[in-house]
Amino acid sequence: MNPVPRVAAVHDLSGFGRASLTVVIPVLSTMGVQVCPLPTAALSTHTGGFPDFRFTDLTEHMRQVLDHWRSLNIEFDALYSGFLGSPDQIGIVREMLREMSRESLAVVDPVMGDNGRPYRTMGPEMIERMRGLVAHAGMITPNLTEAAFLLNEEYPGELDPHRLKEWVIRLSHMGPSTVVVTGVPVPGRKGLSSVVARDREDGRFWKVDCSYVPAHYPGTGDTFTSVIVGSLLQGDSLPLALDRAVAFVSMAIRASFGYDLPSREGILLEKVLGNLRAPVVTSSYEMLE
Ligand code: PXL
Repeated sequence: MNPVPRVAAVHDLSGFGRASLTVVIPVLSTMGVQVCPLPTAALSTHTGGFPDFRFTDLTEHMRQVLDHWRSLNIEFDALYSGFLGSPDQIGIVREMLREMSRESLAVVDPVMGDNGRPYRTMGPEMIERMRGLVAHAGMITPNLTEAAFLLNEEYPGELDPHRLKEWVIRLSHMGPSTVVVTGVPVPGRKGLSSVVARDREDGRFWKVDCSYVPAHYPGTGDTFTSVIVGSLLQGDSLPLALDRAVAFVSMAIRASFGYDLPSREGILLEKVLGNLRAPVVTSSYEMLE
C-alpha cells in the first residue's frame, strides 16, 4: 500500500448540492486518504430537486485521463466508482477494474436511483450495464432501490429478514464478495431503517440500525460509502466500517435538520467533517443469526 492510501474516485462533479466528488474528496481526505478524481460528468447541481441542472458528459476526457495515468504507472490502493454519466463510462470502469492489482479494494456504488425511482439520467441501458459492472466489483453498496434494479425486482416497501438475506446472497452471486445494502426499512418499526452487509468469505451477516430523521438529503449515499472506503483503507473490519459510516451520516443529518434548510442543499458536511478523526467510542453493529 502507498504510505498515504490512494483512491481513484470515478464520480461526477456537481457544483452545488453536496453530492458525489464534493463529498467524496473531503470525507476521504479527512480520513487520511489521497483522492485522485476521475470526473464522469460536470453538472451545475446534482439532479435531485434541481429540474434545470446543466450536464456535460466527460466520457472522452476520462479516456484521455486514463491514457495519461497509465503512462505514469500510477498505483491505486482502491478504485471507488459512483454516479456514471453514460453507458460507455461503465465500460471504462470495467477496464480500470481489470487493470487493478488483485489486492486493491474495488468498490462500485451502483448509483441509479432512490425511493423506488431512477435518477433522471438513468435509462434502462444504464441499469442493464450496471448489472454487468457489479459482476467485477469486490464490494457494492446499493441502496434498496438500486438493489431492486440490480435484481430486476419490484421496489419493496418492506423486506422481511429472510427475503432480505436472500437478496443479499443473490447480489453476491452476481459477483462482488462484499455486499452492503443501505436504507432497508425495519419491518414493524416505523422510523427505523438499517444497513445490512455480508462478506462471502465468512458468510456472516451484519446489521446496523439507523434512526430516521424525516428529511431526505441527496449525497448521503456518497457520504456513507466514502466513510466505508476510508475506514477499510485504515484497516477496520467490515462491521466497524459500517458502524462508523452509519454514525457519521446520522450525525450529519441531525446537524443539518436543525437548520431547516432545503434538503436539496445536502447535509452540512463542513460542520461535522472533523468527527471523522475522532476515535470510535460506541459500537452498535449486530450479527444476524
Ligand atoms: O448522490 C448521488 C448522486 C450523484 N450524482 C448526481 C446525482 C446524485 C443524486 O441525485 O444527481 C449528479
